[in-house]
Amino acid sequence: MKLFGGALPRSRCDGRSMCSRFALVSAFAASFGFAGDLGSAVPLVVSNGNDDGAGSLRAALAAAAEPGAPGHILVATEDDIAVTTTLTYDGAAPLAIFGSGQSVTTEVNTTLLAISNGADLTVNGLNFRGPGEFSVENRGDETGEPGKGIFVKLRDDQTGTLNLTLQDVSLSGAAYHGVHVSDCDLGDACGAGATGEGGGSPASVSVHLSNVTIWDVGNGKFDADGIRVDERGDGDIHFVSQNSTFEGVGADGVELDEGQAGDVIATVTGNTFADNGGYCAPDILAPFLPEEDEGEFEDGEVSASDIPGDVTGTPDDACFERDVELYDSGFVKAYEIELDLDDGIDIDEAGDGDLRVLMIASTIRGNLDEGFDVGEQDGGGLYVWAWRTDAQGNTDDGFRGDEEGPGSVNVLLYDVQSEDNGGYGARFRQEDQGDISVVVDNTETSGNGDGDKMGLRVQQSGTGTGTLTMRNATISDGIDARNVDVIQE
Ligand SMILES: [Ca+2]
Ligand SMILES: [Ca+2]
Ligand SMILES: [Ca+2]
Ligand SMILES: [Ca+2]
Repeated sequence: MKLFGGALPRSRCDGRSMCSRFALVSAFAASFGFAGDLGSAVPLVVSNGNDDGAGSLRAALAAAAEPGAPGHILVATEDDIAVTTTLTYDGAAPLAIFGSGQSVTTEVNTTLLAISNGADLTVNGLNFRGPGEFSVENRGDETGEPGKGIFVKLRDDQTGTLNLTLQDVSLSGAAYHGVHVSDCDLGDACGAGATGEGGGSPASVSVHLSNVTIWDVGNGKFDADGIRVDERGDGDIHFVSQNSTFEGVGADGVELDEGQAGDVIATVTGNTFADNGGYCAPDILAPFLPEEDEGEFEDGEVSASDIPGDVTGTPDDACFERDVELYDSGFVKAYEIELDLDDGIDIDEAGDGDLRVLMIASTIRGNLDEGFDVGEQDGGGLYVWAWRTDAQGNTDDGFRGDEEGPGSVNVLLYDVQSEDNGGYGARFRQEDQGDISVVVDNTETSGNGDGDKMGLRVQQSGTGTGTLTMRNATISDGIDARNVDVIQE
């Protein structure tokens, strides 16, 4: 077996911090169930903060990819690690990296850590910091590939479950996604949102975040998220996030996109989603919008050539969303051109499978589009349970859930506050076959939208029953129940 770095230098272990660091590492390792592995193989040790060469993290990653190498790297140096090119692990065996609060940094617009061959990854106690200072006026995608924080790519033929575990980790300053897990053969061109384009492996993706902070990432490219999971082909997304913060991200704080067969199951506890989605900065880009940025017309009144075209010549033309609806005659029925801003947390599920979200003790504030936005399509239902969670001051709705195709909507808001959002406090809609049942308990909304039936909107637009059950709820800005029975208990 080729060992990198060997044992810790004796002189270093004379220092209390180094020995206690090992105790800490062992405790973390035990908590992740790796104790047996650590007992059977000496971990690789990073003994300096150099970009490469003996004792560097880069050399440890290369050594870890050798056949039979231990799958654990201890970052023992107290120095930060500054790199000028991407750190890559191209092994397929699980890898765990343990630090004690050091930072892996780069001044170059490049991905910091790439897992290129579908390995499970655990990172504990490290910070990742890119160059930062990106904006729509200082883009990171014009002279080459924009850098991500951590990029994990699944193999095309991968089976089972890819596990990504981050604990006590922060990510900042990357132009593109903070964390990107890609099970999509289109790579960065994978259809975002509900479009669900691309194929993927049969594997599932499981992400577990604990005490993770992701801030100021995604500000150098359009549609760049705090954490982005693209899952295609068979397989689910399992997402667990505890005590984590997503703040100041260019696009969504969290975006989970699941296409084809499989579920999304998300459990979010004690998280903060704040001030995300502002890459397409309205203060910079709104002046480029046409004077008439929307219109509705009678048939025969306005032809397609008479409305404003695509907006061009701006710092980033991708920011301008142009929707045109035509009559059968070809005349314009309606158009709208607006800036494409993003959400606190955005989950899209398509194909067979459910979308299930449990959110507890979380805060969703100041995001530039919806605070919480989930969409379920095709076979399967939508299940949203929010408890002890607040949505405040988001530009559009506080909470939004849409379901299409066969399958029902089941929502419980318990001890939820939604106030001063630009759209609805909470809105849920069922389409096609299926029922919608929304229970609102010990919950308050106020000051949403223009205050006229903007607290709560529940809509049954398909076949099936619709019920909105209210228990000790104070909806001071009104209820808009569409084809839904309101039951006061
Ligand atoms: Ca898959
Ligand atoms: Ca699915
Ligand atoms: Ca579905
Ligand atoms: Ca349905």
